Amino acid sequence: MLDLERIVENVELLNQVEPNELNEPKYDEPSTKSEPETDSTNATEQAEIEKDTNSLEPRVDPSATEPLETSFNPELTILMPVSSNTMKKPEFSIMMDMWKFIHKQQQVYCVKEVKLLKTWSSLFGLRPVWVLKLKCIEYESIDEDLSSKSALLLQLNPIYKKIPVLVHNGKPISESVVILEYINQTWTQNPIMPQHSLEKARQQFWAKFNDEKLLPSIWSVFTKEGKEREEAMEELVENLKLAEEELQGKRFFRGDKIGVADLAFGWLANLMSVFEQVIGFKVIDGRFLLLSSWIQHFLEIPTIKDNWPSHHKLILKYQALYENFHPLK
Ligand SMILES: N[C@@H](CCC(=O)N[C@@H](CS)C(=O)NCC(=O)O)C(=O)O
Repeated sequence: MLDLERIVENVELLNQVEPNELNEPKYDEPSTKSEPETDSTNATEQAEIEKDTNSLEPRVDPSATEPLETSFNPELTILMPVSSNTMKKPEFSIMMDMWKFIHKQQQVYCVKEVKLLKTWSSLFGLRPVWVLKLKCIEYESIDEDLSSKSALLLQLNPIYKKIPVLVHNGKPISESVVILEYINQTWTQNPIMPQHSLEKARQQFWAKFNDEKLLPSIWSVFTKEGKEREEAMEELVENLKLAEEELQGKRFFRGDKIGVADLAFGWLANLMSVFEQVIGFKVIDGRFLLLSSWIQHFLEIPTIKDNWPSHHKLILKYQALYENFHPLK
């Protein structure tokens, strides 16, 4: 039976039940197995959707006292009851079915409508790649040539004219950290944000610190010379010390799982060694034991490991860039 039919049947059943009978389950328990669909989705897509849908039960917390907002599309937000105790069983079952039905429809729609504009080497472009893969979202990858930006990029990101740009159902979203948060809210499986607002804010803070302080300092070391480079190096080391302190007692910036801050710092796990090799000195050494083990743990995550651009290609790219900034005199 289609989910929609089951919802309708449950609503009809509910109408027939006397109020004092509501605690008695007078309806079929919703089956955990879905019956074959009649839409045009193929078997593989359907299996993936089933997997997502089944692993995505509404977040029901029996200890909570307030409704929890379950939002997976900005255009469609539904409220789930937080506790089966606060709702009678038939009502709860209907809500569960509705939630699953809507989510399934969205998965069918969403997985076909995601595009990502990026370049092969951009550390900003890698962030959405990682999170899309972590969440098993299919997407079309469009590689841009930034020396000759496409009309599509200029149209989708007219303000910054930069990659990455995520396009979901035809709507563009720019700025890598904004994209990460959008993906996280749209597809709720494998969350990359903690639930608690304070911890969430902390993740956002460190992602911003990475983009506004750490990255500019390594870039100055890469591009500057002489005294300016020495000053940039001091700043870089200070920034790395702050990141090292933040990792005290934690495997990742988020805790025992990776989060937005870890993805923002992700470049450090691979690109730092590229910079070190090209510039010719070591930055991540015995002073940064926690960062070193963060790098190891981060690199061990299969989705991260499997989606790095080629190290050799990165060396060639940054070697050429370095020569541009520091031509032989
Ligand atoms: N703050 C942006 C930075 C993105 C960015 O700098 N992208 C670079 C590629 S790594 C770009 O598109 N550059 C083109 C340009 O500056 O014209 C983000 O987080 O998405």
